[in-house]
Amino acid sequence: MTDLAKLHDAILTGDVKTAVAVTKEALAENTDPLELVTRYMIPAMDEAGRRFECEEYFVPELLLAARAMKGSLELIRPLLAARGTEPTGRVVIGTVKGDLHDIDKNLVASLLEGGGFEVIDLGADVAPERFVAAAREKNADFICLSALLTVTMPAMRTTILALKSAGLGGQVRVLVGGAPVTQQYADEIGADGYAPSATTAVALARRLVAA
Ligand code: B1M
Repeated sequence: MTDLAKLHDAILTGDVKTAVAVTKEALAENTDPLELVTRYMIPAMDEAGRRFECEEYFVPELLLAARAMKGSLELIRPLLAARGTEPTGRVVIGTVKGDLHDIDKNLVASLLEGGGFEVIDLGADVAPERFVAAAREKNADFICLSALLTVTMPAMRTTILALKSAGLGGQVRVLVGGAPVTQQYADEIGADGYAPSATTAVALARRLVAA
């Protein structure tokens, strides 16, 4: 039986080799991939963030932790995405302009895929015009905006305004999320929905499709 605490510690210390090896082992033992993410990997990133805040970690350590997390996620993403069956709707997703954090957004994208949505992932640091162009070109049902920095949250409002001035306001629904984002902020900027996590994002999108 794999010692999953090793996965947490490998991510926290940026040991990509061990993180990948433990993930492989755990998956071979049929451990639920979502459990690996929520119980071991996200808490490791949270601890890296806490250490960064109290200056025990600096940007290089965060980068190493992120690299280890991504190494494991590469193995997990296809499994999460493969859970889906019938296409439920089309989603354009991206991290807003100025923000390079993409691990969280990648998880949301994978679970949406797993939830049966077709996902067009624009990556990180996405300008409002790119969201507008993709929404139009792909005839999207939803735009999902992610922000992990307080200073990039206003780019969500800018993106919503850009969609409205392009005449897409009533056609495509905008859902927002990311660690500093709240329901109150979503309401303030006129988003159609807010989800605090990848799983709740899927539930929200499904609810809106059903409604
Ligand atoms: Co940065 N960083 N970072 N960082 N980083 C944070 C976010 C921070 C909280 C760390 C801290 O101080 N404790 C802090 C932000 C403070 C703030 O503004 N409130 C911070 C900072 C300050 C910075 C820099 C400014 C540091 C610097 O350079 N001085 C810099 C900014 C660069 C930029 O973007 N322009 C920076 C850089 C980086 C790295 C590049 C080193 C790296 C990112 C690598 C990458 O993503 N490729 C990094 C990392 C790794 C972090 C932490 C440690 C981890 C982030 C992460 O991946 N978490 C982070 C601290 C933390 O989060 N505890 C931190 C894992 C993720 C799965 O967690 O957010 O729970 P979580 O994900 C959820 C939700 O967010 C939600 O679903 C996800 C999955 O369940 N969600 C959505 C997200 N998007 C959604 C969209 C939706 C719905 C739900 O749409 C509907």
